[in-house]
Amino acid sequence: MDNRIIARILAEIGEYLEMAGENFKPRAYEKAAGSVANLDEEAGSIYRRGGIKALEEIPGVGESIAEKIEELIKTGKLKYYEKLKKAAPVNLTELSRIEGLGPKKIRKLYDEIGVKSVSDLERAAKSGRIRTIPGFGKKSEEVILKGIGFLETSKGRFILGFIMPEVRKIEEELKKLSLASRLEVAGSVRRMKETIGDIDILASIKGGKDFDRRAKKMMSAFTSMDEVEHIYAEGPTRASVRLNFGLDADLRVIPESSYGAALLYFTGSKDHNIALRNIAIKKGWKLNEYGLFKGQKIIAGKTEEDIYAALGLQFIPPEMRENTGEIELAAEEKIPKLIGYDDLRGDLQIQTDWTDGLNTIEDYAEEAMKKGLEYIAITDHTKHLVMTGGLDEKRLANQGKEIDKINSRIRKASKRFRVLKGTEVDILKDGSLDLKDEALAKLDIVGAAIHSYFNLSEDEQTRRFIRAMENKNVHIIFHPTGRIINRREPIKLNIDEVVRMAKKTGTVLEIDAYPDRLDLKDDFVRKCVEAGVKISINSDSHEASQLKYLYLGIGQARRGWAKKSDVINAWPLDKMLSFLKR
Ligand code: DGT
Ligand code: CA
Ligand code: CA
Ligand code: ZN
Repeated sequence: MDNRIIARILAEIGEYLEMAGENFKPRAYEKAAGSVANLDEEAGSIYRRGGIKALEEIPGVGESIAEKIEELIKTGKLKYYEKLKKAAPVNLTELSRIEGLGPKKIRKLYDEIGVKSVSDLERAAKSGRIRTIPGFGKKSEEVILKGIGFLETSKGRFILGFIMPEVRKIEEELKKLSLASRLEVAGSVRRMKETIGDIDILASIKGGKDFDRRAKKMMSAFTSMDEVEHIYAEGPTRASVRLNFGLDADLRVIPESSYGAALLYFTGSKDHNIALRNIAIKKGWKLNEYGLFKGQKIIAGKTEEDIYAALGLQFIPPEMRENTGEIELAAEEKIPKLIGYDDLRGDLQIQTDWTDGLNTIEDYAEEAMKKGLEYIAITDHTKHLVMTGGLDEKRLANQGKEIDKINSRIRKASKRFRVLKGTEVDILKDGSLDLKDEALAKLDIVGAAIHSYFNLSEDEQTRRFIRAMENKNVHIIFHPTGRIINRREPIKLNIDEVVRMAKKTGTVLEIDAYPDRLDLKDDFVRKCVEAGVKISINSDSHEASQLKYLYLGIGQARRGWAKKSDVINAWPLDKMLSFLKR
């Protein structure tokens, strides 16, 4: 049983307890779930190494939770959890996927009008019964209906960043078999799409008389992995399974001579493939997953590069393969040199234990240095966000003094690293900011963000946004559209107007790299790149380990055709600082 599943069960226990009206236990389970999800080592291996005592070393895990983790590791089940689930009158897992519905509200909906499932909820909302419950209004009824609609459209798609560790684990397991000369995950994963429908794995095996034997071995290893819950199909070169976290995976085995053609085909996108096939047809050739053919003769197939070249095209990075103009660029040799996965030098959005983050400023500095970064900005929330313990002007100034001390310690240790003073200042309803200009003017990095009034009209929202950008102290707008993938839709904005005003005011727009944000989204990034609006790619970490998510922001930037020169935190510190508007 892997950490992800343990964490999910612990989090659900927290929700059941909260629904039951318990006071402190829910937070404890929620916290433990967060720690387990972020462990670098499998809980199972920690347990085998040091037993229940070692489990208790996990932050937030005490004796009682450690015992539950032990039971999960040993038996794959947890009686306590099953009991809570049985006792609960409602389908909590399903209902809590709706934005804005927490355990307390779910309890109230059940107590007052007997809602047990999403379909009950939908019926109640449509018939106007929700607005009759104290504490709910007409507005919440609308929000609930919208949430249900959104759930429908996002059904079955998994958030790339959350599922990626599982994908990599399976990839590693298959590589360890040493049967394939090359093995890659293709499809939407390789294109770094923000959500994925399934996992498409390709393995290339040496042709010849041993091919069948090796392929068969590979297939049976794949279908007997621990994670496999159900086998849909298993043939000599292809198998299809359902994994225990709900996602499907396909494995295809291909002879080396066709590997490039298969990789190209199964990376997609489908629209990109169709456009390539049409180019081949115009030349009187045929392109499929086995190769590029002239009559019976194979022209190219071993590598993707060979095939693009034979078609008269420059190589196209997977993230660009959506048939939205990249093929035309490739024909003119104009594919931009995209920002690389090692190109970031800093991270400009980080929350610490001064507010709702888990780690200290120094923890982050250490982690960032380990990752090879040269600077980070500390950007805690501001006072308007009361739940996060947001900073007022005075505490922000105190934090500044601590950052000075930390920087001087770093200098004394002769390390080339700098902690920048910053904030994630809240944008209020009218576009004004939650901190005084004098306080903002003292900071290195001022990020401003919307955290309330997500439902304003496009006009109002755009004006609010522009007013914030017009403040001379604001350098960056963080997570500009406020969307949360599979949960909350983006705010309504006139994007072209926002891009135009960002250019005019010299404001940077962020790609928030947190897995379910990735906000700016690829097409919005492309508009910025075209208009010369700069972007920054930041982790929005609430824990030091979350700096690892930066690669997702880079993926989104590449999907938006961004180059290193478009991304301010890919620049050296001095250049980055002198660019920011004063
Ligand atoms: P997903 O799984 O929904 O996130 O998206 P993909 O792009 O991974 O799509 P998937 O898994 O259905 O298929 C993997 C690739 O296989 C896809 O990107 C392109 C290729 N492919 C699938 N079906 C077709 C098809 O009917 N025609 C062509 N030309 N290519 C296809
Ligand atoms: Ca796929
Ligand atoms: Ca597939
Ligand atoms: Zn924020």
